[in-house]
Amino acid sequence: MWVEGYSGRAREEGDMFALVLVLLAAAVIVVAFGAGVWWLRRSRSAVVRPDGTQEITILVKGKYHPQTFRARRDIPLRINFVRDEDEDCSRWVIFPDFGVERTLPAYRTTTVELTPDREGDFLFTCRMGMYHGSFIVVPDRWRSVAPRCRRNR
Ligand SMILES: [Cu+2]
Repeated sequence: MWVEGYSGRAREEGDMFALVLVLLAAAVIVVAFGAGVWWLRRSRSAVVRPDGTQEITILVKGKYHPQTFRARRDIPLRINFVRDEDEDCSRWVIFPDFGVERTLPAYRTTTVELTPDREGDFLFTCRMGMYHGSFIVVPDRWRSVAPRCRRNR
């Protein structure tokens, strides 16, 4: 049997401490998860640059890394393919929806430029279709909120 008084209080405090620890651990997990999601999203989105283009770098080695990325509509897109191999397969990259086909020299970086003028999911592949990637074109949020600000600058 427990004697009320000091030991009871100590036990309550111990419980509180354990509860605080559990809550802290939960908070840490939530924050880490959020940061992970943010990081993944950021690394898989074309980044808008001060010169008004958006850019992403894709490593070509066994496949495309990343295989999927997000881009904004109506902003010229620069895709830097870093081809770190000489597999025959990845010698060409094709964007069928945009009529773009480019050769990627081995162990070089080749920039493909296109402007995604519509929203949706678009594929890009090697010539034989063994390597494939895709990009999701989303509306440019800033431009849709303040269309004039941006255009008349
Ligand atoms: Cu191929």
